[in-house]
Amino acid sequence: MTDSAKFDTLLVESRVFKPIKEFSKGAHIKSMAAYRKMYNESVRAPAKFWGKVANEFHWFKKWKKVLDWKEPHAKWFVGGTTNISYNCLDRHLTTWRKNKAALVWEGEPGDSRTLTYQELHREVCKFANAMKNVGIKKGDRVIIYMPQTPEAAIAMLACARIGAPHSVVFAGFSANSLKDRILDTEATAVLTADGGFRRGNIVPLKASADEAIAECPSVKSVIVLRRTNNEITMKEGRDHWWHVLMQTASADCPAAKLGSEHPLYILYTSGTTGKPKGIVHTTGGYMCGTYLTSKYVFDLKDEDTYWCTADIGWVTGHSYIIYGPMLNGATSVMYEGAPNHPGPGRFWEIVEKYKINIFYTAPTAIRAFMKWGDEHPNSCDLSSLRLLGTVGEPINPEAWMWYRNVIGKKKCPIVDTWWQTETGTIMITPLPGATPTKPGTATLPFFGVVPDVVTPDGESVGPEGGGLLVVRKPWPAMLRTIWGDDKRYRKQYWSDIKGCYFTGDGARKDKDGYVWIMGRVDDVINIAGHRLGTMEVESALVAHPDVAEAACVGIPHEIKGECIAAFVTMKGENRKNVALEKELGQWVVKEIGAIARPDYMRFSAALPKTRSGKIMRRLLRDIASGSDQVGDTTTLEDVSVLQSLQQYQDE
Ligand code: 7RM
Repeated sequence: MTDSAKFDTLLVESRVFKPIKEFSKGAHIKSMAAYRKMYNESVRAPAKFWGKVANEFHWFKKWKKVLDWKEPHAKWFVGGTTNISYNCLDRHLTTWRKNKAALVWEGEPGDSRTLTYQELHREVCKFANAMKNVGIKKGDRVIIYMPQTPEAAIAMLACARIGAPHSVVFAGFSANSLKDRILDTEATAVLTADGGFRRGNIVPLKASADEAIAECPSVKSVIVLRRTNNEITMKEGRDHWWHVLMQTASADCPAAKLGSEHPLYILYTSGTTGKPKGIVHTTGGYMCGTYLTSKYVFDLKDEDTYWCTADIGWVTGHSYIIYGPMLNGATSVMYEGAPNHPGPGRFWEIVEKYKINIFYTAPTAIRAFMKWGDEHPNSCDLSSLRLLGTVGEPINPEAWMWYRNVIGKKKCPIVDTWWQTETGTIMITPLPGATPTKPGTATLPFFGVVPDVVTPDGESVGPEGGGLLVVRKPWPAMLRTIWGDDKRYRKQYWSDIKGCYFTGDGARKDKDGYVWIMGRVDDVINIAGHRLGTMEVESALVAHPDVAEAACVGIPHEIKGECIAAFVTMKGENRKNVALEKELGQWVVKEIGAIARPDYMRFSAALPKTRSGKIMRRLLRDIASGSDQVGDTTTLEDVSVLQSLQQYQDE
């Protein structure tokens, strides 16, 4: 193996948790034998497997061929026409689910709304007509820059209904980020709101949209939801109030008959180099993938109240608040605001209020809850919970155990789900009634997924070996291209490892075949020839009782090549502290070895993150190496965090 793919594994985690008997009894997949049987079928005869899944849906015209694969381009359900909005909504209206809650929504100020499948269908049809009435048509790109309200879900499903690909831009992004995305998609319409609520403040969405659109000649119409009632300006001829359009819109809007490969949405994800990539997802394959993963990974049942805490501006919100759950006819809970507003117990109050059964969140949130203290979850009734999930980053074993004990009361399985914007659906995950879990690993592949850990030459590494995480076979919800840049698509994902999709992640497979994600390959720290994943050093730091969160980056070092700079958030006060620095250094040495001792340590109240909670190590590298200029910050959630880190530097 060449050096560039080698990962040195330092942490050892040996705890194993068998599936809970009571849970397995009622689960869709009850045993490893059942999982293996179905997995083998899915991989041996993918066309048969996915064809059967697709048959559960309504097709206006049935497909001729399940998969047409010419690397790196896949077409699923070739020749078929369908509509994902139809399959999320209309399909349930002739069943008892007609009056079942589809969306249960909680606003940050405490307002709430429930929409049944029938009500949601009506709103979606009306809004689809409202869009048509202002000239939006099939194929037009529509930007959704809205707060996390029912209308955001309605907007997505209405776009899907008429075949206008949506591109959701996270409502926390600046006018500049919004502008980049409008220009890249050449969108003809922007859906926004007067404002959104965040930690009790009003985020002035319309003002940012106006600023962005001023430089975007493609935008012909803007539809504005009234949410916060703040003053805004409306531009005659271009801007329309949502509620005014809805007054006259007809509730009759047959779903467009769309080719299986019709683009459903474009979602931007930041690359390591500058410009975000517009990931393109299409209709039929994505529909089958989100449906099946939601059903089996979350063991979704009709009785469940399911809550995914993600933002709709993140792929997790697309696949696991909207499309996946609704294709299953599930009840999906959506919350508008911050986890600590008005207090740090807000999430647990929501769990208690709606009697949430399935709860899906990110490790970054879990670490924040740990920091805020057990008294908040402990003062709420969490007994309705039966399954917990995580996504977004490797979860450090410390946080996994806390989640299991304090939130799940040792009675709920945890599904640690690995996937990407690009993959569209969960790829590596336990099945809660079948898979024995170990804290810190996403375990085994989902049906139809063939991942591997390989050397740069594409050879599988042996047991316990580290390397590059790839996927060897196409899967239904895979990205189809990068919007407007197929060359970049080929280069980014299909050129590093011959014949494989390269994820950009480093990973290790253990003796049981479980996949342990080590972090992004670009973030690897190379110390005197030892390649350390950021995850391990961070995990060791966070295992210290006083540390809440940590991020490690490599910075140039004369002798070692690189050394480690650690950014640490303490549970208590954060300030320069030589004794503490020494103590944490020794702690890391004890946990994983001298090679991983950080050379620099900074204490900071917060770390720069994307909205989905991913630490932006690229920015930390810039800061740690003393550069005045930091790179692209358009996907940063809170810009003030950078300023405080830079100030620290100047102290
Ligand atoms: C869903 C999502 C993708 C990247 C991915 C990984 C990291 C996500 C896990 C994880 C370890 C996990 N889409 N990642 N889930 N790492 N364990 N369970 O996050 O496009 O925003 O990010 O996130 O590095 O490549 S994403």
